[in-house]
Amino acid sequence: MTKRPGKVAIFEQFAADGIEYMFGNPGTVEQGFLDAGGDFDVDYLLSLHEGVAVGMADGYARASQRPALVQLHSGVGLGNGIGMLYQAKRGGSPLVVLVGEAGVKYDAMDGQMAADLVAMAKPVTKFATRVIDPDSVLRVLRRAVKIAMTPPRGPVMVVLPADVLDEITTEPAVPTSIPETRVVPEPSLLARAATTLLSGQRRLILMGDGIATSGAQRELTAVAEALGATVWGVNDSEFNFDATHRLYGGQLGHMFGANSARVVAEADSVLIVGTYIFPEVFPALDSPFRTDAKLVHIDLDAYEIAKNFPVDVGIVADPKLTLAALGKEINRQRPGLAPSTPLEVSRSRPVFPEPPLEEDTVLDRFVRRLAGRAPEDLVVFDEALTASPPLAKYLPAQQPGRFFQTRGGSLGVGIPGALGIKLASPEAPVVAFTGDGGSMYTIQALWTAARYNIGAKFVICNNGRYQLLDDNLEQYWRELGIAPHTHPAAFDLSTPAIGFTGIAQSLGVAGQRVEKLYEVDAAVEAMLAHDGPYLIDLVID
Ligand SMILES: Cc1ncc(C[n+]2csc(CCOP(=O)(O)OP(=O)(O)O)c2C)c(N)n1
Ligand SMILES: [Mg+2]
Repeated sequence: MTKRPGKVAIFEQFAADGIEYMFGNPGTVEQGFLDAGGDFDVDYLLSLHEGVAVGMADGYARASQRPALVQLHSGVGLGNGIGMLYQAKRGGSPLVVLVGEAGVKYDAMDGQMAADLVAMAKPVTKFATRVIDPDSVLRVLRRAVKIAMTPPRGPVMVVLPADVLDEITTEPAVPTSIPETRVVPEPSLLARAATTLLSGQRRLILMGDGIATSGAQRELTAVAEALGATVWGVNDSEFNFDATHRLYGGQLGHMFGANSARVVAEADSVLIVGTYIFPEVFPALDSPFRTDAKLVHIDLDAYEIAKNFPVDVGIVADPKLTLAALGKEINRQRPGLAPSTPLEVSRSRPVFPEPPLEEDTVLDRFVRRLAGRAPEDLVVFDEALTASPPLAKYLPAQQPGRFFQTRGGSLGVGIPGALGIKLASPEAPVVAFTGDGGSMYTIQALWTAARYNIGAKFVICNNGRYQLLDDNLEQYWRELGIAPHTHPAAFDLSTPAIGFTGIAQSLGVAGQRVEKLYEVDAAVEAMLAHDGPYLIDLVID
């Protein structure tokens, strides 16, 4: 039995689990284990704010489909990371967050930095615990990794007291056992699901990121084609369904349930798969479905099935295998209704003619030019909010692992998320579109990009405002019959103007400001050609 302190044993455990990176921000209570980590293969990526560390880990976990390790410092560091952890929990990202603490022996002292870390983390994690016994450190770490990776995936947190890690342990470091959850329902249940879906004439599919996690894009396409159902994205922030497919309806949106209600109002049979419904900020309180609509809900998360409204058939199963079997069953029950094999997922970007110069905009031209110039494997992180429509038009989601959006309504994910994705897919060009508002929550991520030369590109869609808040307020005025008036000054970012290229330069990232149409083409070329991170301050109206 090998004897070594827990602070060394944890690195053996990371190695056994193939962990490549630790995203973090350190403090004195973690000094012992960070000092020990120097002898191991895990690369520490220093972030200058905890939101950056968690955001980078989130992007890495999403792109790699693997657990991502985060190190935070005590209650203050965990506190700074919590908003981003909320985002990761809503999105189902398997983050393993380690939080340092002075020691169990100081429990009764209530000294500086003492806090109930488990209680702090609980609402934003799947599992939060504190290691007390030196001989259970690795056991607890493995449990955390297992829980993070078991659907529904999500962030977990383990408090590591310094004195526990200084103790000698003989625990073996062995790979974590992740349970297999590729399960299919029994045939009679599949038959019921198919019959239920075929009973309607106006069929609808509501889907989300559970499709991407399961790798079920082709199977979903086949079922949609077999049913002739329109497909709408609900909690849909990755490539789940080809956005150029004739059956693609769009995304339901995150704000108002009334908008989603209009989409589902006519449907008489509905397949909900890989998502929860409905995720808006202001969801419809009464069921927006027809009273005679038949609902089938397939997901690996039993909690989400029939969470708010009853369904006719609820199935806890893997989307990929279940949709494959469901497609076959639909064709068996109604042969000739549709093709039995899925069409190939389309790979080529749509091509649009150049509009006359006077009708073009800087934003449109930039995205169109990028779509025309960038290689096939371009990865887009879309946190552009009100500047997002040209991205959906010119760079629609068409391939697994090539499209990401923020989740859970959180801002500041774009820049760190793109860095994490670039680490997971170093060969692919990665471009993040974010706003002048969104970027500023985690702008220090640029320093991390420069320090480790992580060559993601960042496009700040700079309109001098929190435009989305203006737009939502205008809708509120309309709904309440309030006469339009000046927007709150709190939504304005124009004074003083933020100098993004100056910030980037001071943090070690090259870039340029683009204001005029004639500057766009050269800027796209410069960005794509630049070796290393690069920022474009794209001035839009
Ligand atoms: C962490 C966080 N804080 C605040 C908000 C509220 N919020 C939603 S949209 C928005 C404005 C975003 O502005 P910008 O990124 O410039 O995009 P634009 O609306 O101008 O397109 C804000 C502040 C949020 N979603 N997340
Ligand atoms: Mg803005």
